[in-house]
Amino acid sequence: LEKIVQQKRHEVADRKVERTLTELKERPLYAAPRRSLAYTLALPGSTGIIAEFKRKSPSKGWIAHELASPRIAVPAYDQYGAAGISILTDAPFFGGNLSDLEESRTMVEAPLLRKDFTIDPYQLHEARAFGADVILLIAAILEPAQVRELAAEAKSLGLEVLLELHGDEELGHVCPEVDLVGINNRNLKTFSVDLDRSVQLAKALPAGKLKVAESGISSPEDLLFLKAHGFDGFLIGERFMKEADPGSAFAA
Ligand code: IGP
Repeated sequence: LEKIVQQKRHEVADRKVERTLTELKERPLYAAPRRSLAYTLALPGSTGIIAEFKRKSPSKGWIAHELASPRIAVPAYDQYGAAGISILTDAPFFGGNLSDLEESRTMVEAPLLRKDFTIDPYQLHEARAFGADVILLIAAILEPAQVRELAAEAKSLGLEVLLELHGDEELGHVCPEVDLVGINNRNLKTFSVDLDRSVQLAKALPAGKLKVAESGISSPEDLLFLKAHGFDGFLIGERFMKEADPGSAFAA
């Protein structure tokens, strides 16, 4: 995680020079209206699924082709009833980019989550300028005060905030500015998946926040188990992306 944060600091510093904040604000998408993931997740009959477009991951290596277009997955995710769609924009670790987000925006009306390691307010403006509706904050790489500041700024930009936790030592990061709380089933150090641990942690979450289970969900049984234990949303990537036709895996 230290490595990722360092990498992001460099990346953000470079990008601020390449594309100034003023330039970001001039992009047409910056002014466009936003959609609410909290709303679509809470709709009666919602699948609760937040389907992810992801080419590779540190735990699995390449899952889809290096040059795979969001077109192979995003329209089908939408068509089969995804409550939201997650687009990895991190390049070094996940093989994504902001063009994937922008392209996805032209394909669907579903709420889009910009999945990246957010450490700087500049990235919130980027998310807006490339069409995201929701941003991710990861408790493991942020101080509680940073979460609060970034979340408040995101809200002021009309973006929703998903805060990701992976252990009870991070419960103190939850603040009023956060719309959705995600629990990562995958241990960030060993990459092992434990749904039972997530269920335990979910019990300790403040009432009134939507709960999203993230990672390692690989069957309808997994989803129903998590749903029965109070989760409202299910973030699923690899299970879909490892198929030649990711949308068909969703339909099944
Ligand atoms: C999806 P999976 O196991 O279905 O592919 O997981 C998603 O939860 C995972 O990509 C993820 C992630 C993250 C990626 C969860 N938190 C933080 C990057 C950064």
